[in-house]
Amino acid sequence: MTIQAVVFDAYGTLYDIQSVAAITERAYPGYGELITQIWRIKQLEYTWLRSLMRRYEDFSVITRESLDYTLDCLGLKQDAEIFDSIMDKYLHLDLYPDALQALSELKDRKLAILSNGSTGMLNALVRNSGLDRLLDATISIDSKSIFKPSPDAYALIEETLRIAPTDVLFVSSNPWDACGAKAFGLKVAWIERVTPDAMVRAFERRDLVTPLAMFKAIRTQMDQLGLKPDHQISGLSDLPGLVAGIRP
Ligand code: 2OP
Repeated sequence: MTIQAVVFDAYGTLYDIQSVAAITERAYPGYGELITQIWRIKQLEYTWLRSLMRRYEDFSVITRESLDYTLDCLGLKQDAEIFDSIMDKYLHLDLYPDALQALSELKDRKLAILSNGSTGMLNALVRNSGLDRLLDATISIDSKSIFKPSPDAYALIEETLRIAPTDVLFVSSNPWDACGAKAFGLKVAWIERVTPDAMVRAFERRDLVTPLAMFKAIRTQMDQLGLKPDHQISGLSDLPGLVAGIRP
């Protein structure tokens, strides 16, 4: 196996997205954990929704819209300054403790990031964390206007580095990303940061937010994708009356 380049996912792989929890908790005491989880779940969901709808907005917009959604659905009062301070953490995320050492040891290969992040966000993050000294390229999917796991996004690796997918090792801790990269034809290393055993132990300790609360937060509130339904009803029983009243 000739690995000429090692290409990393950014958020959740090199950078710890859970490191926003300190600031979300400081901003909204008692809600930090919920905000952190709903925000990330919605952020990813919006990338896929926008890709499928062909209504691309870059990751900084999506990250704002998903935070907006999260605070709204939890009924938290918004404040522009607090909002911006939470968003700012995305430009200063903590590196995983083993990131610098690993990248330094791989310096004999081409090293790059391929991320759904926007060019501006990624460049700031990479500079702020000092990874600019180790990386040969920071590739945003921006130029394709479609997010991973679209094959068009992974194609950017070869287009930028001029190295064939079979000679690239793509590293991600995000299962959906690892699958997408694999489907595309890259060699893939998936970082399993949470083992199945650890999951089971967490359930046994009952230290997870109730699943119903999570479901409601994630799946029952109107999404912020800049689109509004024409009508809003509270149940199927409202439908006949609504339909009868709609004029051509
Ligand atoms: C990435 O960095 C969103 O974690 C994903 O591309």
